[in-house]
Amino acid sequence: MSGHMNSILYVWLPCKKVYPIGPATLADFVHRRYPNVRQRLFDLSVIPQSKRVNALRAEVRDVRPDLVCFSWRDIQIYSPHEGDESLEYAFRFFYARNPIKRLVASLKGLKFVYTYYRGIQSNLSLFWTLEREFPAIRMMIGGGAFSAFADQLIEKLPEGVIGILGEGEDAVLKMVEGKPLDETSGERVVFRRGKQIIKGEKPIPTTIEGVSMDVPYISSIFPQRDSYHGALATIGVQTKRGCPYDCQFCLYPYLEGRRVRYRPAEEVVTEISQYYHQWGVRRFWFTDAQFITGHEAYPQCIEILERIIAEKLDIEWSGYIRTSLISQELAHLMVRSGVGDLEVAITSGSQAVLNGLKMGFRLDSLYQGCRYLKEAGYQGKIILNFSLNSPGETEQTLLESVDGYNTIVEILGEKQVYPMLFFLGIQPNTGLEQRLLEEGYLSHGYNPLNLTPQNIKKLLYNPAPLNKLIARACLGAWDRTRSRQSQPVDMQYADSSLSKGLEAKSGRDVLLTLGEILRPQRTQL
Ligand code: B12
Ligand code: SF4
Repeated sequence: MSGHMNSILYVWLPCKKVYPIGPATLADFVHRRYPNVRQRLFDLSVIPQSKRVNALRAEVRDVRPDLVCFSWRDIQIYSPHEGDESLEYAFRFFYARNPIKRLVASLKGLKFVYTYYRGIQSNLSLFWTLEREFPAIRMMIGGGAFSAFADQLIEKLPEGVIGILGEGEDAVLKMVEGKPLDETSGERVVFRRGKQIIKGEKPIPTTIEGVSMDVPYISSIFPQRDSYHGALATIGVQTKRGCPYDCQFCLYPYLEGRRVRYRPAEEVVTEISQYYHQWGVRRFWFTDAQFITGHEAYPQCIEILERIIAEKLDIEWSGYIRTSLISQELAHLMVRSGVGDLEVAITSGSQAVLNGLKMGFRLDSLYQGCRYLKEAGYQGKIILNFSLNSPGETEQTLLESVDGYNTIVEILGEKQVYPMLFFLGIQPNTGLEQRLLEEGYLSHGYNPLNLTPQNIKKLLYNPAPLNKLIARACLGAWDRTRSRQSQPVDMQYADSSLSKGLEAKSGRDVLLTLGEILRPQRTQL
């Protein structure tokens, strides 16, 4: 596996439109070291499905790459939250009492499943097309979806394709330099040798200091960049990599590592400033697994926000933030630097359930973070994610979640708080998956990409005995909110499907319904 690379084509495999920051980061990294390597970034998301194969062929003929780097970001139809219609149909299919509703849901669900398989299949076929028609080209693959489902995907790709789990800079560089890329290279490779799947480890993580994206260069290699220009576009900016926590359902530490690596604040803000001034972007998302990873992260977070304010960048930003770590100072800086709507993964209002999931925060601190935000004049919306029926859930802990919601409403006011049911989705290589395999809930060798009804039911984690109670509260609330006019929400949250769930505000309805069902029972006891 060797040979120097003089030209690279990065292909952003189709997904719901989101700025291809992963491949842009890789291209920038290679360019700084090898400015003579010709590169192009090609976004298949903005090309209609029926035209994608031909568009890719044309691009390959034009660029004549030695290496094609495919970036596969998302494979998910069953987002386990209320904004996603597929969750609703799945719940109706499994739990509705009315057989007609179940039938309708199964037909609609089948449509989703078909689209899902067709999406995966058509992405895989692109590799086979290149393999057949351009056999000299080397191919690599990486990205969030590939890293999550590498074991399943690599089997379906041509033998020479080199997959990378997690960060890809060093691996692509080795490829460019003609160094071997196999299980001995110190990279998280995954590839096929005949029927055997080979994997490698990466003991030394990539250094992410010392660069801020060269936006003019990205502009020069990304002809479709206009789709991400302007005040309505959202651009992802990474400020750090890694997360030290161990939340049992979460894949991010597996993807990014547990050791937190920081980019200097100055470099982060220079990058924001370039997108701001050159592309007219006003909305940013800190793509960090976690923006405030702990007290050690305060200096960097504070400096980033101070610099945004000092440079008078009139932006709206968001990201994943541990509310429990928001200090008074941070809250003020967040508000002054333009923090927008925030998703708060409270998960449960029960400390015992949170501890069982190894979430590593105290509810008191989360409430305190909300108070600091309020005091600082925060006007945005708080999307409050509840993962009902997490391991250890009881009727009592469900009621504690209802109380948790009420506590936050008392702090911020109902207008700002949007509870959202976000069931735990089981993902490979997480502590939760491991635990459920040990308990026999999942069987060894199950395929997480197989959408049989049995698999869907298991992977949208809502186990007995509370499953029916929770599902009926959801279905009732969704029916009620669908029949009344939902309020359009003045919000352009980065994930548009979540905004849909917010308009209905059905999460509130579910929680209150659960409270009504469970409270009388308990007072009778
Ligand atoms: C930030 C984020 C978001 C933000 C994005 C905001 C924005 N405007 O950018 C928001 C909240 C909107 C979001 C939404 C969703 N997300 Co998201 N998101 C992330 C997160 C935390 C970081 C992604 C990121 O940009 N990282 C920074 C860049 C620099 O890294 P990167 O893209 O991963 O690229 C690096 C490597 O992957 C690799 N690489 C990438 N491509 C290639 C190619 C080659 C050849 C090589 C060698 C390497 C390589 O090298 C790059 C540099 O090191 C990841 C989890 C994580 N920690 O990675 C999930 C993640 C990507 N999201 C995921 C999903 C599913 C979604 C949703 C579809 C969920 C939903 N609601 O249904 C939505 C919709 C996304 C969309 N297309 O619109 C999944 C994907 C896995 C899967 N199941 O398919 C992830 C992995 C989270 C998870 N569930 O574990 N997301
Ligand atoms: S949920 Fe957030 S804090 Fe917990 S491990 Fe994942 S990224 Fe880290």
